[in-house]
Amino acid sequence: MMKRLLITGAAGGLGTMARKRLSHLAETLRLSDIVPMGEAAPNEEHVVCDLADGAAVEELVKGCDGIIHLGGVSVEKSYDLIEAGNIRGVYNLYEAARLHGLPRIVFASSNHTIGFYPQSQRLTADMPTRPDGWYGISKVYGEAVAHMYHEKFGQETAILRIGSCFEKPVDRRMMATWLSYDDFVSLMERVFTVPKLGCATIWGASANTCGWWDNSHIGWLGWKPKDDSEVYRAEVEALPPRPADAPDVLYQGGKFTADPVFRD
Ligand code: NAI
Ligand code: 15L
Repeated sequence: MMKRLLITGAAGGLGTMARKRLSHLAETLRLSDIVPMGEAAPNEEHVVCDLADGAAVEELVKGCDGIIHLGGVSVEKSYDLIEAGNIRGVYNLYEAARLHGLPRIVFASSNHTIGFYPQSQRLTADMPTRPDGWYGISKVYGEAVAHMYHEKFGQETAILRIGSCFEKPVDRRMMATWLSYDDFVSLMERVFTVPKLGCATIWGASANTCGWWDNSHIGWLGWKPKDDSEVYRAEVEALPPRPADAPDVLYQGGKFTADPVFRD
């Protein structure tokens, strides 16, 4: 069991779930976000700070022996917002980790690093990235930071390319990209107990029958996702049909591939 596990982005969708479901991993959960996170449970420490603030992030990381980095901009936004949360934020986090004992990190990357691949293609983790916007580019950058800090300093990171981590799949694309909360939790348990993690890229998807991503390279991790989106098939197929040329039908990144470059 870890002494102190930091979860950034703790006020967000995934952070709120992780806070409830991962308290068994550490004696203390240090939770952080740019907005308040509600009342602190007895085993929680709350730190409100901007990931773009280097001094604050250094203080935040000090004393932690694991980090689940969920904080930052999570959809396509203006470059300036993405730069603060996801570019400078990741720089600050990895520098703080380097200065404070290299705690193991889970980096919440995204399927939008490869969003422009067609849905007809099956992907392995070593294929070139095809980001579908500035958000996806910021995640490609974060993955590169993780690799460089591993090669140069031995920093371990689970680069988790999350598909769609929500309670259930709500459209046809999500039948392939869905990551259940239970499978997310079992993955975090493996990441923080496996003796050697290195800097592995992991597709964050459940055992979906119609999935697109090949995780056969991470057998050593011992993660066995259990859920399959097929149980929601009838619900999803009852939705109105989508045009054959819609981005959410053509591309793995779905609608993000059609987002403009937001200027403000
Ligand atoms: P979310 O948007 O609900 O949560 C992100 C949190 O980060 C928010 O609470 C926000 O206040 C905080 N944040 C934003 N900018 C910040 C800054 N400058 N400083 C400090 N905190 C800041 O997103 P969600 O869905 O919980 O996702 C968590 C992470 O997982 C994100 O990094 C996202 O990119 C990634 N991800 C999530 C997926 C999903 O299906 N939920 C899919 C792929 C990636
Ligand atoms: C993401 O990267 C987003 O953070 C999340 O909100 C979803 O849009 C997800 O990808 C997705 O592609 O479904």
